[in-house]
Amino acid sequence: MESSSSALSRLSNLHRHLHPPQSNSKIQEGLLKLSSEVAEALSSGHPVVALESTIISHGMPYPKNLKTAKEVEAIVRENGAVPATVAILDGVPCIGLSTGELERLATLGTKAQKTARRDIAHVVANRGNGATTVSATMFFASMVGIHVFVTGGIGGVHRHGEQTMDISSDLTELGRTPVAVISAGVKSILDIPRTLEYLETQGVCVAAYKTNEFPAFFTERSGCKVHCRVDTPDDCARLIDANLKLKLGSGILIAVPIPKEHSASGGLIESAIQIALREARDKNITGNAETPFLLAKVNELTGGASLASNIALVKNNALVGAKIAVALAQLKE
Ligand code: PSU
Ligand code: MN
Repeated sequence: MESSSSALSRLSNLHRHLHPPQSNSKIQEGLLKLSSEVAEALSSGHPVVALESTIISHGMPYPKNLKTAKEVEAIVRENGAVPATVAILDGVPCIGLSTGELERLATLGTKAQKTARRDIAHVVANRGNGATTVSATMFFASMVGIHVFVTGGIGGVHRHGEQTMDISSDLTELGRTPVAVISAGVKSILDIPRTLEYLETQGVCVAAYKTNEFPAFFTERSGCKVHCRVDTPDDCARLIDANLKLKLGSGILIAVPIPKEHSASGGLIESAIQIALREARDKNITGNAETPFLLAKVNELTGGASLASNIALVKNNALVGAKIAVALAQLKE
């Protein structure tokens, strides 16, 4: 016989199915704050693109982080969508930041807490300032009905992850949250083949944009093939639409290779990555401190070349992501 708890959980799933969470009710409950621009766009079916904030606080130094964040938002707008940068400010999850709020986050830098899914409740309860990673940003985007999210790179399975079990919660979030994440793949500081294996286990559709190969962030190629290729924003929109209509419940990873003109320094960056990895191991830097450490070290070793590439690929992803959001909104009309 079915236990009462599983019957209850079936009932609550059914309830969620029949009454999907509405952004407005969340605002009334004071759970989170949507900027008026984002709230209006969502209620009128206008395309919206979510953006994460760890890339601002922990991924890039001030003031380039602020300049990049503003430029990325401008690219999204120029291409017909509304940007919704996500962060937790004074304990309030914010979807869509004002210029002042962006500035605050950029100057807080690593004083803002790197906030993955596991950290959300803690940062809110302590009225803290949290910069959301891919997992936390997906969670909030999905909560308010944003289907497209642009970032630079996502977390993955770390090298030797089979021993350390250091697997980014970005991957499990992709398995459980129906948001399409546009990224330039994952960095080779991670174990790319195992990252793809793990995504397969999680039931995540991994699509590569205009290529059959998964990109490796600073370089266009990783040597790993993907099973789904998309060539246009319309292809991506149909994929996202099918995923939503079928209520698969999982996310989609759309991997866009770094533009050719910026991948030239890829070889140099690769060797810096090797040095940074050794240093992290020698200094015993692990856990959620590892990614920021490696990013800063690689930037130092390449004399800023990796940061320039990083900025270029994020902007390219913003361009592609905005076009995908526009194509998706048109499909729904
Ligand atoms: N990869 C990058 N740049 C980043 C990150 C990853 O190339 O800024 C950030 C993202 O916010 C991502 C997070 O969600 O790091 C993953 O951290 P971890 O490996 O601790 O899960
Ligand atoms: Mn980790």
